[in-house]
Amino acid sequence: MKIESARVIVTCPGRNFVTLKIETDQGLHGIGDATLNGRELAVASYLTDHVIPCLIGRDAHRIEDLWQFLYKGAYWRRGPVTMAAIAAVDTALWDLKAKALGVPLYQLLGGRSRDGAMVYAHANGRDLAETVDRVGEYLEKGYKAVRAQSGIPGVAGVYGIGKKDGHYEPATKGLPQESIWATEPYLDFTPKLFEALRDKYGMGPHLLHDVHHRLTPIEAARLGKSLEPYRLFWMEDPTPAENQESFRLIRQHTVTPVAVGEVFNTIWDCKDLIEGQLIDYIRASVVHAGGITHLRRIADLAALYGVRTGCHGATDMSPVCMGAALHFALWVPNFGVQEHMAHEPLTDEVFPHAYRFEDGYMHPGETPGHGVEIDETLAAKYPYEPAQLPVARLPDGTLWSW
Ligand code: GCO
Ligand code: MG
Repeated sequence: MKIESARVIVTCPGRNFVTLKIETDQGLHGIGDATLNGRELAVASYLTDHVIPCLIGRDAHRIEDLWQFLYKGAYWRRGPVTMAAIAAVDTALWDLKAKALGVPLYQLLGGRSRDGAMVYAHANGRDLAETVDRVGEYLEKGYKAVRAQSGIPGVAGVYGIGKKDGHYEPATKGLPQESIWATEPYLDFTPKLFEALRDKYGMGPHLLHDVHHRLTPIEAARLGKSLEPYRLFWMEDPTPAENQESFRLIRQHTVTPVAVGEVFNTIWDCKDLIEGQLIDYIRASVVHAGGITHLRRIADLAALYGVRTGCHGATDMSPVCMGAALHFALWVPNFGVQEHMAHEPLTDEVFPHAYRFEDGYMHPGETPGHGVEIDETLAAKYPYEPAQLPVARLPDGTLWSW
């Protein structure tokens, strides 16, 4: 099965997505997500100008060899742009192989390890009461796991708070928006939020929280410790992960589980944290960590140390990534949870898919391949619109981690 052509489709049905479509001489096609929020066109160019010319005429069945070719062959290894481009090729080739063999993708990985993938929803409220209500709404919809983010009195720019309808979309059209961040009110408020949630809903539901890289290591340790009575499923990205020794400090102070890795792009970013048993969940995703081929390697390493998967699944991961992630989730032995932030209806229309939500779990469906397609005619009606992620500043104006 030879690769005859490949092209990049950039579309903005509510937000920007970059999709790679590979076509073969057998009349089959496969698609992969290549979206890198706020830096979409860099990946589109990487693919169109540098990767696609290398793909033409190659055997589409040689997924591993092509992965190695693109990773080692570029000489400049790793990085989000490179790894998102490799991921798109890899995902499209797994899709193709599964279609060629007439099976859903999870069968090629080793078959199902579970009946469905538990997903967590995003509950965002402007204040404590609204956040508590939002969590309740998701529990009523059947979710077993909910992430709670709340506005804090006196802090204007808390991560994760929706502008309207509780819907949260981090990128904004045009240039980056600036917001103010204040750590102390956040540290005082957050345990109160989780106390209120446990008071209202009991200890049954899994509760999650994203710190979004905003604390210093000792502040993160303090937060983890203060949240212990509320038994969180995880505390995510408590501190930026460049200095991985920070996580040792956090670990020494708290048993609140830690999740890290949505910005990681290779196993090398994950290795020390996993081997040091400094984290509990690894959040690397199909699209940002080199596709299924590479994510599988990360998950296998994690399994040795009792670290489970909790793949990033915000709206900037396209439905193509979601489809692939759900096949991965159905197979991966050390599965923890999958993030699920519903896409806009228009996005779902552009990317028709076989996956579905049912009673807290998602199912990838039985369609051959990963079960997600792109309606190119519809996609063409929504051209790329420049958008970027925001930045955060401390009250004195110092630029901080967003
Ligand atoms: C999450 C993430 C996202 C990211 C976004 C960046 O946990 O879902 O932190 O909200 O900020 O995906 O593009
Ligand atoms: Mg996050």
